[in-house]
Amino acid sequence: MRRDVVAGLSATPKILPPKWFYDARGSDLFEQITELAEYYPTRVEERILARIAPEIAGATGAATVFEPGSGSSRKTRLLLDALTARGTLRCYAPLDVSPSALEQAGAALIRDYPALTVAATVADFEADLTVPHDAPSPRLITFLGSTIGNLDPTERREFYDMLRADLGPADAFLLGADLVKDRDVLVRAYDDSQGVTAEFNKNVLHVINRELGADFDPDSFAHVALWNEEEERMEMHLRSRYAQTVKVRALDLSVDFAADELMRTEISCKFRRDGLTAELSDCGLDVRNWWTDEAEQFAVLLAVPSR
Ligand code: SAH
Ligand code: AVI
Repeated sequence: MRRDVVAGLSATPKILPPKWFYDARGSDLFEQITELAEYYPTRVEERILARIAPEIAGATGAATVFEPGSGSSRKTRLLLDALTARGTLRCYAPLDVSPSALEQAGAALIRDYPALTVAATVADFEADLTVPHDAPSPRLITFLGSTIGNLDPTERREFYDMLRADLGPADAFLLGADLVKDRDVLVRAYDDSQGVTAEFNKNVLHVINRELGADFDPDSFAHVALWNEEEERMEMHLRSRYAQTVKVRALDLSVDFAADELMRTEISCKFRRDGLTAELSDCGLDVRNWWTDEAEQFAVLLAVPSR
């Protein structure tokens, strides 16, 4: 966090990586977002997974499900249920940067799946994507919710490379990805009428205040959600309402914001089938199945290591 905050607040334009949204409050706020009428991705992906989970269980016969960015693991239960019904599942290994998300999800999973080994890891999936070495094969790596969209193309390539290096020939990768769609639908999903997404966005300032002794006044920043047509991605920014100086005590840093200056806090890339298939293929991952909802809002794909 220190490295990211020094680099991000010294850059032009200023940037903070989205991974720092997720303290206990940030994880709670994200769960509230998933319940909003405007935020379609969770609901749509859940409906797709409910439909295809038995097919995925049949195709993979997974003994382990390893899930970076697992959050509440709520949708993953559809896969755990299908694999349990098939009799192959032995281990679920969630990995998340948020200890509170893992504690809550883990406690509930242990209660609801008494025969399952639940092996949770607090880690940054951009730094360490190693499947626990004693997790039985075959392994299914799930990356749901379009969290892949929060990475830029270079970060995605690094992610796929790390993943590919750890995949055995019988393992598979299940990816949930949000698709390019009408701009207004997208903007509404990231700027909801109740202001939950605005609170989620500003939470990164609360986190930096607490962890690094900064004096951000979250009320002096406004939530901005915009569609970047060229990059085909949603972006969240915080706009400084007026000129101000923020101090970050633990970093001995003093940062000037101009009036109306934007600081980018998240990208959320939206995908097309061709582009996503090609970038996976470039990293040695062949897309075997591609499922969507009827309106083609969201896609779930199953990829395997190419020979
Ligand atoms: N997979 C869940 C949660 C998505 S929210 C779903 O589909 O609903 C994104 C999740 O990824 C959060 O739980 C967040 O804490 C986690 N996360 C974000 N960046 C991360 C990183 N760099 N390393 C590990 N976890 C990360
Ligand atoms: C976790 N991630 C995929 C979410 C997204 O849609 O990019 C985070 C989020 N940001 C604003 N609303 C939800």
